[in-house]
Amino acid sequence: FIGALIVACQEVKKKRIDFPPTDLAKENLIPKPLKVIPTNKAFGLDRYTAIYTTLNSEGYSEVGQFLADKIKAKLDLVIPVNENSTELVERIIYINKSDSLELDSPEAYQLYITQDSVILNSNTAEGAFRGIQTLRQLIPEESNDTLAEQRIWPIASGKIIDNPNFGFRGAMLDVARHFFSVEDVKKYIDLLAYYKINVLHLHLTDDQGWRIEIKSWPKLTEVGGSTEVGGEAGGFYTQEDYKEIIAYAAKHYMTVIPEVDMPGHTNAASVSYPFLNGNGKTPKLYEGTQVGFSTFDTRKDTVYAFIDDVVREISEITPGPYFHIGGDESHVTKKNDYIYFVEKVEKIVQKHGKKMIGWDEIATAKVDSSSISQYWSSGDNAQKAVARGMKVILSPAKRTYLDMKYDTLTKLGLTWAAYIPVDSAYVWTPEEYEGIPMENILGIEAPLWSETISNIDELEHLAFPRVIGYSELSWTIKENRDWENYKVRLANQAPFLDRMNVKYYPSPLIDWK
Ligand code: TNX
Repeated sequence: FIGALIVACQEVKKKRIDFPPTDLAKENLIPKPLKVIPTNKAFGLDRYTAIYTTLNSEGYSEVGQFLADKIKAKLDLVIPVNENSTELVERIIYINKSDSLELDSPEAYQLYITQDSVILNSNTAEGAFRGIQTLRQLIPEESNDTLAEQRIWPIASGKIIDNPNFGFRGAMLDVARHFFSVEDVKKYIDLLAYYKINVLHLHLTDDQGWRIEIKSWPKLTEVGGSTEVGGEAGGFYTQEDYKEIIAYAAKHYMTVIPEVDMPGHTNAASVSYPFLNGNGKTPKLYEGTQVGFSTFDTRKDTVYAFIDDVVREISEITPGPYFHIGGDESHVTKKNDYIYFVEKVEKIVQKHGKKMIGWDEIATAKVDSSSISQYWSSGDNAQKAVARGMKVILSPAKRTYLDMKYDTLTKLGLTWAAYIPVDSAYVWTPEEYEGIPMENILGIEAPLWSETISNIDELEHLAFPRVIGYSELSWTIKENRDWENYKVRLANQAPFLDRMNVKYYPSPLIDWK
């Protein structure tokens, strides 16, 4: 293939256009890359540009096509991908698998932008995908129509060497309190992937709703999926719907983590199958927002047979390595019963080939060091997890909960953990969070609970712009993060967010462009 590339390059008719000087280091990239070395010239993206990719390694040509599709959507410009005819080609974007990258991680990439070519090198197609997001952000929204006969979009030249600080960069969506459609979830994936977020955690079950079809227990969705907070009709994903989400996420190099919250937060399951219930009462569908009133009966074998079916069916259609068992706020489960439950369910999760994740309370049980604790409220529980040698996902409510109001004027959202304005979401140091050693931190995840939001506009109002800040907190090293600098780059996301029809909160802290 390199041969073909050389031929293609020889055929390049070097019509150089004099672009005004550029500065790659001042581009509005989020998350900020590890190293940026500007060379002050420009690559002109236009109808004479073509994309070529490594052909003998899986995923590369799809990444090339992904880029072409996004260029088409953004600029209404069609760029050929791996086409033989080079007649009209003057400039090349080459997406290349390289074994000699300075950085040796799967998501690392290097971008070399000159007047004649853009070369994106990566170890894996995943790394290429991350690099493509950087390139998308470098393409201006508007063409420069004074420089050439054709429309042309100058891309600042130079070199970018990049690699994430944390390999786990997540967002969680609660589809249980209010249901969100496959289309809504796909739009969220589109937006998250643009900012290099690589994990989508779906909170699939709670007191108010069961949202994933389990073929061996059909009433879970028939009954348990029939309502939501506020008494609307609810809804659920069939296994085909869920697979569609998984496939869409995979195309965006995003891992989906399914969560079935247990033994608390299980009213919807127990309404569907009352034998599951640990409180002896016959439950009713619940449309309120209280927490901590439901539990499974942790001493019944049939409960574990049920859980085995649920974990098996979901694991079979989940390619990612994780299964999230919830485990939070089981206020009506006796402490010993809770511990017994978590230890038993951990074995079930492992039997089905997954690593268990649970909210921070799970570290009160004797769980394995391979299981993962998601820190949301208790520093004590986080320390217990560290003592067990577990990895911790940082989701401290007062910093990362997307359902917390921005300030006293915010209509949607809750306040129990904090008000989280856009700056306090960004200005903290996950690398030094409450004494959790860096080697125990798997990454960061921003949960969006949906008690107060019921449609995609409301989802976007709480998630954006804060979730963009979490992408930088988890990708970019501490030395490269700075609020004053970030603020300007964030302001410049407005044209993209507007084009994507994102109803972000126009925080007055930001001088939106
Ligand atoms: C606490 S955070 C919960 C959720 C609520 C959320 C609202 C956690 C593990 N449990 O059940 O939705 O607060 O902010």
